[in-house]
Amino acid sequence: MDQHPILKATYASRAESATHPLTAYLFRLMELKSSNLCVSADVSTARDLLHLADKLGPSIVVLKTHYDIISGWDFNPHTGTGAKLAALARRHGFLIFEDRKFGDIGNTVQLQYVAGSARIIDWAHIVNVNMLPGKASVTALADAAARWRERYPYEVRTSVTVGTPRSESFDDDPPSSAPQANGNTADGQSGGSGLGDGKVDGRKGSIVSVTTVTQHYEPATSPRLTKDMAEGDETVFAGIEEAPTDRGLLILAQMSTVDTLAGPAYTAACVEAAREHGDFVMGFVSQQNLNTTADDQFLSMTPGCQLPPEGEGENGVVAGDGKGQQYNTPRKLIVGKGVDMVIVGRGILNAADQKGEAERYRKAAWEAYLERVR
Ligand code: 5BU
Repeated sequence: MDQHPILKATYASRAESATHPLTAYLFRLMELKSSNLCVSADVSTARDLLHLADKLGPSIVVLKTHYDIISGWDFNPHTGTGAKLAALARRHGFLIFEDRKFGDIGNTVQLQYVAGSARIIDWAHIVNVNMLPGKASVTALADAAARWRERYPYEVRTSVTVGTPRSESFDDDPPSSAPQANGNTADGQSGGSGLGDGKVDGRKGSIVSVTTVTQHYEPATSPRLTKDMAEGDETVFAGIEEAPTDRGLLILAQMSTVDTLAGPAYTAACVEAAREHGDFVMGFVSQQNLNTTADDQFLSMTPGCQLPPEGEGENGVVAGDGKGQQYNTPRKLIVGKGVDMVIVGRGILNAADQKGEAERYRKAAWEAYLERVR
């Protein structure tokens, strides 16, 4: 594995050969920003999250989130926290990776990905999956992403009409009493069920209010994530176009924890699943480069990364966090293990000067990459 040609390939050349559009875009972004740094934005409020994304945006190419640890997350799909993050991603040139670690049957992971209050797929370019449930969850997420993308140029228009049907709409045939959903009109009459003071079939009509909900898809004039943002929020990072609308998956193939159960057989199954879904799977969250066959060109992103304090050099020892987490330096991971990108949380978040510390990590990780491909 150590001899895999990808270890000597530049990110620019990998952008050329990548088959997944989002992977190609990410490699271009890495070259443009001289950054292979992902910050893990493990803060506790939506305000801090947006502030951090704005502050560290220039140093990073991926912002990793755990939306479920954030209090005050605004779920509005157009103006909420996800949409605001997406605008910051566009402005600073980074992708959003929601570290959701889906791990359920296919049907459930599909719903967790596209539905619910968070609508993760709308704002996260990348998500990841725990492969314990098996390959079907990867297939299910790929299908959900493909269906979402087909509808991407459209937006759901929902109309809610509350009103009292007019007498003219009453005829001898009793109208449907059920409010309509997913209909094609919003004329306020499709769910009508009664009216005024007229008598019908000998029965006295009563006044009822009827709520009609209709939904339909309309062409969107611009991609959904840019809609409804305040003036000035549509700025796109200079030197590259907006990220493609494709969505990507990372398979959680190895973990950074001390007694991880993700052993070699599990990791091998992850690689097999990735090869079967090359159009959706970008690569892995792993502790080493997992490309083995000549055709493999998967991306590897690696958490469990810290630098010793400034001045100690990369050979200083970095202790774990006492809660199972283990740390390696950027150089050990990028040069020694051949990974492409390091994921750093508390190493940067706990620094007094977060911006300065993010730059220190960016430089260390980028120099390690240059050393590897030299
Ligand atoms: P840290 O503060 O740099 O230790 O944060 C690491 C982040 O990466 C944190 O959000 C974890 O949930 C995440 N992580 C990890 O630490 N190890 C793993 O193997 C995986 C994710 Br997968």
